Amino acid sequence: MDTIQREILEERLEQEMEALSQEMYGKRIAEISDKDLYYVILNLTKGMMSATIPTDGKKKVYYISAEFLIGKLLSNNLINLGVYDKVESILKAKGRNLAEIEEAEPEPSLGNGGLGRLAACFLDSIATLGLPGEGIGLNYHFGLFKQVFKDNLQTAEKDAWLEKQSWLTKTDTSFDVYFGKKKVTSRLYDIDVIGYDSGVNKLRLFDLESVDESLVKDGITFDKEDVERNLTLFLYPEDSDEAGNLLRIYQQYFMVSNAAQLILKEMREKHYDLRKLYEHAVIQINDTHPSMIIPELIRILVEEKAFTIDEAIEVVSKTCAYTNHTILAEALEKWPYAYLEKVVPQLIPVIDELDKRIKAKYKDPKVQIIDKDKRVHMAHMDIHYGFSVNGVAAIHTQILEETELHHFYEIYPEKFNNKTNGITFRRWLLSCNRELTALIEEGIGCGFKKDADELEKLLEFKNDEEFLNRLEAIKMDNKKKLSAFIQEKEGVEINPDSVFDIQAKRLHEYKRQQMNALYIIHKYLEIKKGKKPSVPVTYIFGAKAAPAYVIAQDIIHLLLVLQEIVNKDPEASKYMKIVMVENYNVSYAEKLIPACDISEQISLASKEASGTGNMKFMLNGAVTLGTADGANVEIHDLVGDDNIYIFGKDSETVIKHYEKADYVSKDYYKKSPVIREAVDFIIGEQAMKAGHKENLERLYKELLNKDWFMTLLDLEDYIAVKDKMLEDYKDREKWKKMMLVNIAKAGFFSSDRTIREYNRDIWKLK
Ligand code: GPQ
Repeated sequence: MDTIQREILEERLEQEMEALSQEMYGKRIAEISDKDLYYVILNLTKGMMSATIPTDGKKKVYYISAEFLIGKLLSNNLINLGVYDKVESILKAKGRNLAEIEEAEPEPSLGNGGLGRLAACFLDSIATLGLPGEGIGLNYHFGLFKQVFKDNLQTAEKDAWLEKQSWLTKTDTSFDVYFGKKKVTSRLYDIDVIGYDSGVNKLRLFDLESVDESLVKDGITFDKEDVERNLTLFLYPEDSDEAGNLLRIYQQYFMVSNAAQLILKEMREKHYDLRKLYEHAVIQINDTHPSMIIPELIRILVEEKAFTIDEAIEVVSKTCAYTNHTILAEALEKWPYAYLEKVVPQLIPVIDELDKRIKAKYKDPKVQIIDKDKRVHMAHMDIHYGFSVNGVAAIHTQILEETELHHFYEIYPEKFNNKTNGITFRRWLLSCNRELTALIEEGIGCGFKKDADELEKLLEFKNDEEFLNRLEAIKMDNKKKLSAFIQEKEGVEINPDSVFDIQAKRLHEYKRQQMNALYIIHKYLEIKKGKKPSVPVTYIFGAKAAPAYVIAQDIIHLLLVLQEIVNKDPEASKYMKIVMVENYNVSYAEKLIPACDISEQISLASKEASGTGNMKFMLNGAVTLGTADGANVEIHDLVGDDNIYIFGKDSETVIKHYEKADYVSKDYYKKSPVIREAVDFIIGEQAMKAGHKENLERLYKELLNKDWFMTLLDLEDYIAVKDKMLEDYKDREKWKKMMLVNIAKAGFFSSDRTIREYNRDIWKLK
C-alpha cells in the first residue's frame, strides 16, 4: 500500500479493529476471548500486508527449501509493519494484553532445525532489503512432530498446527505433477512475508488436496504407500524402510516440479525469454532436498520448450546455485537409482545424460553423479550443474574446499564461496527481547535496527556502571520470566539467581548433548562427595530427536533421568537443577535465549557447519562456551579471547583422527578416573532405578566402544573450562562487560549482512 493509504489505516486502526470484531463475532474487543481477538488482529494485519507494495524487479531469487521454520508471525508482522506499539496500546486501553493474545497463535510446524530457521531469517532479510524473492516449499499438515515426554522417554505425536483462519492464503494456482504415469494436482498456499519498514514478498507452499489427515492413527504412524493421501502429512517422514525413502523422494519431486512450473509460469506472464532464464531467475538450492529441480527444469525445457539438451543444460546451470549445510556423510543425500526409477522415471534419462557427461570428462570416482553402487549423489549433481557452491561459515567452507569437496574444488575453484550465516534481529532481538532493545535504543539511538553494525557503539558503555547494571537487571528480569514459564509449563521450580546454562538445538551426537550430561553427572557426584559448587547452576536443554535415531532418543532419556535424580535430591538440588523442556520450538527459543547466561556450543570441531543459535544467544548477552567449530570461530575472532570460552581439540586434529581412525574412546575412559566415574554412572544403580536398562546400557556401550563424535576426547577440557567460566561468573563486573561486548559485536551476524553478500556474489538482483 502506498504511505498515505497506510497512514489512514493506521490512524483508523482502533475503529477497524472494533469493526472487524463486530463483523466476526458481533461483540466488542473487550468482550471476546484471546483466541478470537487473535483472529481479529490476524485478519487486520493480513489486510495491511496485502496492501503493501510487493517488491519487484527484472530478476528474482527463488529460495527452494524443504523447511521454513518461520515461528509465530503475529508480533513479528506487527513490528515489521511498524504498528506493534500502537496495537499494544490500543489493546491495553481496552484491558487486553497483546502478549497473552500472542500465546493463542499456533506455531507453524514447517521446519526442524537450523536449516529451516535460516530460510525463515533469510525471507525476512530479503524483504527488508527490498529484494525481489520468494521461498518455495511444502505445506506439511502435521509438521515434524510434537514431542511429549512419557516415562522419561520421548514420544512423538502429530503437530496439528493448521487452523481454518491462518496466515496462509489459498490461491487458485494449481499444477499437475506426474510421478511416472500417476498424476496428482497441487494447490498453492501463500504466506506474505513483510520486511522491516519495507516491501512484501511471499512464501509459497504447495499442498495436495487429496491429503487425508485421518490416515494418521497412532502417534505419527500412517500408511506410507498411500502417496495421494499422505504426501504432505509430515516433514521428514520416518525413512528406516524403503517405503519411507520413496515417500521422501515423492515429496522432493512434488516440491521441485511445482517450483519449476511456478517459475516458468512467471517467466511466461512477464514475457521473458526462457533462453535468458538466468537473467530473470536465480534458484538457490537449500541443501540437497530440492536438487531434483536441476534435471526437472532441463527435462521441461527439452520436452516442452524445444531446447536442445545442450542448451537446456547451459541455461539451467547458469540459473541454479547450491548451499551446503553439512559435512556429515550420512546427511548428504544419495538416492538409490532404483528408487528414482520407481518414483520419477521421467527424470532418469536426464540424470543419465548428466552423469554420462561427467564420466566422459573426469575419471575420478569421487566426483561422479552415479556411483558404482548405483546411487545418485545429489550434491554432486548440484556442484557440476550449478554456478555457485557455498558453505555457511568460514571454517565450514574451508573444510569443504580442502577436505570434503576437495576434488570438486580442484575442478571448479571459481564456484566455491563462503556465506557466513546470519539471523534476523527483528525476531531475535526486537521481538523476543523488547526490554534490551529499549535499553540499546536509549544508549545508541535506533540506527542499529536498520544497520546492525551500529551495535558496536555500545562499546562506549564498557565502563558505564549504570548502563551495565541495567543490562544485568534486564537479564535478571528475563530469567524470572522464564522461571515462571518453566514452572507453569514443565512443573519444575528453578532459581532465577542461579546461572542459566542452556543447550537448545536438535539432538545429535555431533552436537554432544551427552558431553554436557557427563559434566552434570560429574558435578552431581562432586556434591555427593561433599564438594559444594560456589554458584548454583540451572542446566536447561531443549531438543527433539528424530524418531528413528535411537542413540539420540537414549541421550534424551539420560537427560530426563538425570533431571529426576538431581531435582529430587534435597542436597544436590540446592546447587543444581536440570530442565529438559518439552517440545522445544521457535516460540520456546524466544523465551530461553533472552534469559541465558552460558550458551552451550560444544559440537565436535569440524562437524557443526555454522550454528545459528550461537549468534542468537550472543546477541542477547549470553557468553559462549564452545569449541572452535562453525561460526563459533568467527564469534571468537570478533569478541576476542577475553569474552568467550573456547575448549577442546581443533578441527585439524579431529579430521586427522578420522583419517587415521586412531581415536579409541576406551583409552580415555581407562586413563581418567573422572571420565570413568561419570560414564559408569549411566549404568549405575541410581540411573537404572530411574530409567530403562535397555536405553542406558545401549548409550553406555556406544560411548565406550564407538563414540563416533569423540565425546571423551574433549570431556576433561570441557569440565575445566566450564568450571573456570562459572568462577568468572561470580566476578559480576567482569561478566557484565563480557555481556556488553558480546551484544556489541553481534552486528556481523545480522542476516541482512548475509543476504547482502548472497546478492553481491551470487544472485545479483537489483
Ligand atoms: N542443518 Cl544438512 C540443519 O539444520 N539441517 C540439515 O539437514 C542440515 C544442516 C544446519 C547445520 O547443522 C547448522 O550448522 C547450520 O547452522 C544450519 O543448518 C544452517 O546453515
